[in-house]
Amino acid sequence: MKKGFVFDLDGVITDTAKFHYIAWKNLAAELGITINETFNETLKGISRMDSLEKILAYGHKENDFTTEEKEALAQKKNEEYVKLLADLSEKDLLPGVHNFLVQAKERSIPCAIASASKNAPMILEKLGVLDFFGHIVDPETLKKGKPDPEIFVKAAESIKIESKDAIGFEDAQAGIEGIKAAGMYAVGISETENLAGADLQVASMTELSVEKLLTV
Ligand code: B16
Ligand code: MG
Repeated sequence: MKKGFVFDLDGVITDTAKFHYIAWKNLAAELGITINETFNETLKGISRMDSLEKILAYGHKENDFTTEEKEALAQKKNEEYVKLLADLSEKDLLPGVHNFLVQAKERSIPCAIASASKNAPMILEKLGVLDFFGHIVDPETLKKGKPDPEIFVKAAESIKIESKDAIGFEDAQAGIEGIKAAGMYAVGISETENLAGADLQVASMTELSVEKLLTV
């Protein structure tokens, strides 16, 4: 029997990718770089600074800014992103998420968050689901981002289970790779992308039952 769940945030619990996209697109435009939705796919699950580096490289401007200037650019993007989240509430939970979390709580199955987002605690609070999670891994404490397994290993440890006893949920390829490298069972959640390496892929969490999953 599996003993705990580790969730990515953006794309699994809620869809904040659209707000990241607006904020990055506006910042990139100010720098004379045009990004589109296809490029935005490559930013999913990637940290804020790594996302900025990718955008600058895409616009051949990777050597145009000092570290301090890059930090200011990332901060500017984040300020716009946070403003776009102002109206986020329970209605923005992805389908099936609330029901799944309730089922897990009823069975006392511990849950943790493994998200690259430094905004995760605030987002979960706005969504009204913060109390379902025993721990949120602080991305500031990580040496490496996804696809490195570090964030998933830390998430399992934080809820006192071994990685092999955990099930990880992800919408991004880098995340599935991290979950598998951590030795967990990987559930991919995507309607459109084929998540290579996932042990199970569903279009949404409405297709999942806690009871059945625990026996995989
Ligand atoms: P922040 P996840 C990731 O969330 C997003 O997918 C990614 O686009 C974003 O750059 C990253 O969080 C950092 O977010 O700027 O809020 O710290 O998918 O790992 O939950
Ligand atoms: Mg994600």
